[in-house]
Amino acid sequence: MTDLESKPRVFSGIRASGDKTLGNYSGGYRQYAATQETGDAFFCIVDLHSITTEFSPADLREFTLAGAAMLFATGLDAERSTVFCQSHVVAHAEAAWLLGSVTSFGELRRMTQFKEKSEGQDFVSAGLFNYPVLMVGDILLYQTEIVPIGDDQRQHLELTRDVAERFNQRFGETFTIPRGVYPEEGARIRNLQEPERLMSTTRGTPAGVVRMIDEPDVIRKKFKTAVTDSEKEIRHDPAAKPGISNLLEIMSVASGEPVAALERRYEGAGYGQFKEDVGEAVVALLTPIQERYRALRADERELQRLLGVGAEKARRASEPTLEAMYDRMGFVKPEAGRLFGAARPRGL
Ligand code: LTN
Repeated sequence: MTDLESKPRVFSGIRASGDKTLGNYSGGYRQYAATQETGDAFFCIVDLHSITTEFSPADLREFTLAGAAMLFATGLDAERSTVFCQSHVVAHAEAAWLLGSVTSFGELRRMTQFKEKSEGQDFVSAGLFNYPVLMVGDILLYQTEIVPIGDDQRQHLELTRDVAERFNQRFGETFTIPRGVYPEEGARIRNLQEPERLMSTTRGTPAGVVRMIDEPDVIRKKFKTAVTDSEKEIRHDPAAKPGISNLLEIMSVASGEPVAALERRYEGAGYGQFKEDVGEAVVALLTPIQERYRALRADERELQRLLGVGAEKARRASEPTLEAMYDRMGFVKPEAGRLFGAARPRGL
């Protein structure tokens, strides 16, 4: 238990969206599994955030279950970490409402993600405008110390710190001030056909995007046809040799070997052999993940059980903070407690 107490509290929100790629593995799943070893980690599938832009109910459901299955398939453990769905813990929606009173309209209007996502749309939901407040609540409810997060989320994390400080000043010390931890530039996988852009399912040539659930032969083919460059040397130099550098980084992620060791091993080797080897390394990495993923995705009862374990832990962990928020803001406490509302028997 002392071990657990000394670990920092880590919170990460994962978007429930479509097909995940090798880029998501490198910058996301792989890191989550590593975080589990070093922190008291909460991984939240942020389904409530998904409804702020156009969505379909069938997709939301599928992406939520698929996202959960992928988190477990890539190594998260329901006992050691807390893996849960945001909508299963009502405290998130409540915290967002309360925190809306200490977040200004001006702050939200300045958010670049809001500006980008609302531009040119004919329906911009109030939810999209309030998206950052929900995220602030996600983080603050758990007395989070560390938030591993993408660079594009820097402004949201700064807002979280500002709102936490404002609340603490106005109503008394309630929240830990969290710190963002950003991935180092360069540790980001690029499209195999267009190495100047990041690997993403929403933009870029599909033939250059390796999806985590691609069949082995599809993966092999994508690597065989990956673009390289004319100067036939296997060397890591992203500016001059973006294609080969990307492949070296992918090989390093897949095999666990440092890039420098790979450069030495492939000195004098041809591009053809190298590309084939990278493809095989990725197939070897993804095959066991795909097997676990398929088994779990097909077993919805087990998936629900695992998410139930996470939701219960998350409810207990967030309840004291939500209670303190209501209390310090002057809300009258309901006699029977708040966690299960009126349905909760007295004395529990
Ligand atoms: N906005 C984040 C997802 C997210 C999140 C969070 C991340 C929602 N709540 C809390 C970290 C902590 C994104 O778009 N990746």
